[in-house]
Amino acid sequence: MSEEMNEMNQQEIDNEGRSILQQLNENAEADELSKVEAEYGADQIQILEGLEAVRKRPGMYIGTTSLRGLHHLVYEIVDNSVDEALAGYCDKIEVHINPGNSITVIDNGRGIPVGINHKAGKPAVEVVFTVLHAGGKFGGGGYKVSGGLHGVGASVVNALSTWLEVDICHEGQIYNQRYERGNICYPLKVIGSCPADKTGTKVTFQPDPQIFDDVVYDFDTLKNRLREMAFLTKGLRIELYDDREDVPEGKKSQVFHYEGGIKEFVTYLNDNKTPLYEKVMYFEGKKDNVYVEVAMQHNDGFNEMMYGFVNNINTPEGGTHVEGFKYAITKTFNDYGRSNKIMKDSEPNLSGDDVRECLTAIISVKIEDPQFEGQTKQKLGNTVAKGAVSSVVSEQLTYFLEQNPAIAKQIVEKSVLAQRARDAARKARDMARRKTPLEGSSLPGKLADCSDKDPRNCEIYIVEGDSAGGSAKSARSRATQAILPLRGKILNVEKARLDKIYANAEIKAMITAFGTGIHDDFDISKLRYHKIIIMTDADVDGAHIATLMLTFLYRFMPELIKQGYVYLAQPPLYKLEKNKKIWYAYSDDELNKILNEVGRDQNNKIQRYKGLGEMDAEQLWETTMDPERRILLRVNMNEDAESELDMTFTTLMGDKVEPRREFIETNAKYVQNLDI
Ligand code: TSJ
Repeated sequence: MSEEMNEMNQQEIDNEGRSILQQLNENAEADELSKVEAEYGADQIQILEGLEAVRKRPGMYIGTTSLRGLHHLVYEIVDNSVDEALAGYCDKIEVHINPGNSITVIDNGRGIPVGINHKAGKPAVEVVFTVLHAGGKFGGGGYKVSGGLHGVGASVVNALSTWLEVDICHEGQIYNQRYERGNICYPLKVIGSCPADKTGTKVTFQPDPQIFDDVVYDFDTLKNRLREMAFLTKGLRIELYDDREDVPEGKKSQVFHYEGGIKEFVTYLNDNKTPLYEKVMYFEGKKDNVYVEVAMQHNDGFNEMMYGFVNNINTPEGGTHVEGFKYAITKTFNDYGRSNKIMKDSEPNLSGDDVRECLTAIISVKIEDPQFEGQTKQKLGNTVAKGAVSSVVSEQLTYFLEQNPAIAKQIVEKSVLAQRARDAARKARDMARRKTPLEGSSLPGKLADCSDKDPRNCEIYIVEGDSAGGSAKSARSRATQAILPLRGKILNVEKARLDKIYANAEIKAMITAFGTGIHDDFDISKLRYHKIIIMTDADVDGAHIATLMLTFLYRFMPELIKQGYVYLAQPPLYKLEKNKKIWYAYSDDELNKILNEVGRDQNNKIQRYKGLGEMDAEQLWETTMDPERRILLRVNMNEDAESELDMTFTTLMGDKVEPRREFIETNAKYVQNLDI
């Protein structure tokens, strides 16, 4: 029986091997035997050329030789094991970061085939590691979910590693081969035995410091991607271990295993929010050879979180799969709302934005030969995906709504509210636009503007509270510093409807003062100040207010943060007086340092500032506003981490109290010290 299966596998390997060779040598023709012999030599040369090309231009194959490229090597290898899992033969993958930053990936799949590939004249596993683009499938159907930017494979990782070793457990034996910078060290050999019923593949590689700028792996980077892979492959268990020395507790290992797959992904994304209903919808199907999986759930917030994946790769720019999804849910909810009289005949159709308000959704497709388009080649182009997703979702969502009328009603009603709010917001915006035909004619009354009109010289301080605002107004340098006092806590834009947001006086004041407009009207060239400085008390309330403002800016004018125009002022925590001299300290550490210098005498007068209001104008100027002496923190936004940032803001502003406190304690994470 097993003989027979082996025979069959061999047959398949042969078939696929032919196509790989055909790629390499399209004109090859001769009688079978001599062809094999003749090609072996010629083939070797081409192989060497192939891998040499990878080392010459690594960027072509892995995008970059930065840290990102370094981590990409791991994903390239793991993708092969994920493919094995998708084919149904593997349910566990281990990833180890070893001392010295080599990586080991182990799976319990069938093992890379070790049989001689007659056309190549060598074991299939050798072809996998030494022939460019040969990482693909050896028959057996299924998708080659070749991950990463460029869909390359094991041979590329091999070429970019100082050494790589592969061990394969197959029919009671352990096969092994080693390569150095892509070169074979010795033919595939048996190095030991393993239980006869055990199969699997183990690959260890050492990234080449001649190629990569940095060769130190980051546990969290791998953790995040592997978690995502586990979510996207239901039932697959992925374990990550950091076996390097001196690893902090809690960063040593991580296990990801989700029987529910993307359904659990949605629960995870909605974790800090309150779901509108308990169930997570999950649709799955295959059409026109596109395998479609969708999971979705509405929450009580106001932002949509939609993530598309193609062959387990994130598509930040969306594409045909996301279009198909949007089309299907808009149509299905409208049809349901009308036929069940939840929407009046006189009312217009719900727009896509209306039905997607506060929706969290994952759209995952597996497709052969995906075409990526767009600026960064991250947008799916295959038109077949649109129809496939749309048909699977329409059909199964319609059925779901019929089975769950209470949920259906909740969603449609919420969408109708969203539609009305959007309408009201549009009207409010139009009105606001009409009221300001002359530039600058309607600056907010509370704004004390600066006299300089060149935005490059100008700063605006957004100050918490009228009294601190008063001090700041007398303290400022009138030529270049404008002051906008805001009263108390500003509106939490994560929890408010658009029409409320536009009607909010504090938010309106900020929008008009900045001059840029928002959303579609946003024009950064109209920005009136090149420093937007948020100045709040140095306590927990102050931190919360600062976060509310940052949330507003992030949601409504992200460009301001992206381009580095947003800052946090740093008022001092302590004032120390001794012998008529004054010191200010911005942290406990600093206070201790000063005390060490001046001595810890009885007559030291230490004042702990509880708020900006305790400082007079002179002190506020000296400590917090004088460009010569102040400390500003610039607010950064890592564009790579946009989805993670989304999570962060949701964490901050969401309902559940615990995660929020955690963030405020560690919020220095996205703020970088900048001395000016
Ligand atoms: F990247 C890689 F090639 F180095 C690699 C491949 C690394 C690791 C850790 C695992 C794997 C891998 C490959 N795991 N499982 C497989 N499976 C196959 O290559 C395989 C085995 C049998 C058959 C068959 O048709 O009998 C087909 C395939 C693709």
